[in-house]
Order: sequence, then structure tokens, then C-alpha cells
Amino acid sequence: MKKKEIHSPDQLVSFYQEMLTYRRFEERVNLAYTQQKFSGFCHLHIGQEAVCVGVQAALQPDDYVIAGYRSHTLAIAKGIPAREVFAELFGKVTGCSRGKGGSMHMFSKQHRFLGGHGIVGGQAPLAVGVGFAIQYRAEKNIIVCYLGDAAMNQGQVFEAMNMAATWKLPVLFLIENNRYGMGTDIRRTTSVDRLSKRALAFDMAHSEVDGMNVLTLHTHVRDIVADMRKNPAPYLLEVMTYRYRGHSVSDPGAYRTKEEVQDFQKKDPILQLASVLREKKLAGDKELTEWDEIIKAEVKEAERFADESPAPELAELWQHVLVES
Ligand SMILES: Cc1ncc(C[n+]2csc(CCOP(=O)(O)OP(=O)(O)O)c2C)c(N)n1
Ligand SMILES: [Mg+2]
Repeated sequence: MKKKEIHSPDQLVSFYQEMLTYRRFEERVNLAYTQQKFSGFCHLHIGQEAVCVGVQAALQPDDYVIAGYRSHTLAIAKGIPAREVFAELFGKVTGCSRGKGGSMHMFSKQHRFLGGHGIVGGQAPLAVGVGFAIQYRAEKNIIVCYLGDAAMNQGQVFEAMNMAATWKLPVLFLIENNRYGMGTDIRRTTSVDRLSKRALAFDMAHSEVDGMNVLTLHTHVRDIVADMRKNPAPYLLEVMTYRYRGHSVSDPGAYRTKEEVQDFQKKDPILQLASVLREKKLAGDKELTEWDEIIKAEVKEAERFADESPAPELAELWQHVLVES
């Protein structure tokens, strides 16, 4: 029997506002990049907003998150203020990594957001280390390890899963399957039709879920996390999602058709939830427009903070780059 999904009106509104915040944030980041306010790599999460909102709402604040390089919005969802993420992009000392990490290396020990990692799949062994620490200290937390679909073809990810399964570590390996690894269609690089099946090799629990519907996703992840807390063990979740923009801001996207992108945009997570809000009479045109204006102003303010923040002093070069015992 299909489980009844229960989300309070407040939760529905807050999911909507959060997803819209991340969409507007990334749009503003893209604009700043085109205005040459910063340079280097920049990977946007536009289209995938339901994932971080649905997942984060299923976690406790003291759970851990570790991710790849497409992680501006994941960092904000985990509690890092948007302005500190913006300042990090601009290489300012007020950034969450004091301007030393940039787009791919958001980090906050305080918020238990353990990066932002540029090496594809490099976060998986680190997540296992954190999972081990949780078990060793007899904590009740879990760690969510975000991975791209292409990261699932990296050898170290298999090693990490094997260890996590052998030692029953509370690691939720979460694949954001957006169908592409840079310009390569995942179907050209993998022998399985579902990446979650890879869990069978480790006798690990696994499933798939629609990543364009924040409510379905949230309910699904909440149940997984509740089980993991009761019976610690790793889990492999494949979230079916899609990125609307290029792999990075400099990708013209010639490897896929406009129609394909448009098909996914019809299932846009923000539009889907707007329909729910309208149906339930929780919002109409007036509210949706007002919220958008407020959110745009907040994002602009985050950018202003980044603009006006100082660059790191030269002496900063030698600080926080090494852990001294
Ligand atoms: C070990 C390693 N190999 C190759 C690269 C180059 N690279 C950067 S992103 C990327 C694609 C990864 O795609 P996916 O895991 O699906 O994540 P997505 O970008 O779709 O979020 C590749 C191959 C890298 N950064 N690290
Ligand atoms: Mg991908």
C-alpha cells in the first residue's frame, strides 16, 4: 500500500521557499561569473534543488554531510549562511573556507559540512572515515555522502562501500543521478540500468527515488534515515534528477538536445510544489511573486556582503592549511 505523505502547510511553504532560494542563488552566481567577479570552476545545482531540500529536512542538525564540487546549495542547506558561500566564491576572507576553497571547496566544521571535494568520488573514503568515527564514539548520527552518477564508476567508491558495509557504518551514499558525467551520458559508461544495483555487490540496502519531487524524496529519505539510526548500516540511494545548465558554467551542452532539457523542465521541482501550494490554497500569484521578490533581495544582499568583504591578508596563506597536533 502506498504510504500517505504528510507534510504540514508550514513545511510545504518552507520547502518551496528554500528551493526557490537555491535557484535564485545559483542564477545570481552565474551572473556574477559572467560579470567576471570571480573565475575558476563553477558548477551550478539548477534543476537539482529538490535533492538538498528533501534530504536536509530528513536530517538532524548534528548529522554530517560531505559532497562533491556541485555543492553551493548543499552547503547553504546544511546551515552555512548564503553570504559566506557567496564570499567564498569571491575568494574573500569572510567566506566559509576563508576564501581559500572557492566554488568546489565549501567547508564548515561548525555546521558539519565536510566539503566540497574536487576529486570525483574522493569524498566516499572520507565519509567512511566519518562513519567509523561516529561508530567509535557511539554517536547516533549519520553521514550523507553525495556522489554524482559518474563518481559511481570510481574504484575508491567501491572500496569505501565495501568497508562501510563490512563494518556497518552509518553512511548514506546518495547518488544524484543527473544522467551525465561532464558531457558523457551515463548509459555509455555503465553496465547496469540502475546504479543503485551496485549495492548488491556489498549486500547493502538500496533503492531509487524521484529527485524532481521534493515531497516524495523527503518522505523516502526520512524513512531510510530513521532505519539507519535504529540499525546502523550503510545505504545506497539513487536519486533521479537533472541539471538544466551545463556541467560547469563554461559548458555549451552540445551533447544533449534542447527537447531533453525542456522535458525535464516540465517536471521542475519548484513548479511542481507551486501547483501543490495553489491546490491547497496556501499560495496564489500574489504570494508566489512576493516571496520571489524577498528571496531575490536576500540573495542580492548576500552578494553585496561578498562584494564588500576584504580579501585575505597575505599572512592568511599560511593559516588553516595544516592541522597541527
Ligand atoms: C578523479 C577525477 N577524475 C576526473 C575528474 C574530472 N571531472 C570533473 S567532474 C567530472 C564528471 C563527474 O560527473 P558526476 O559524478 O556525474 O557529477 P555531476 O558533475 O554530474 O554532478 C569529471 C570526470 C576529476 N575531477 N576527478
Ligand atoms: Mg552526473
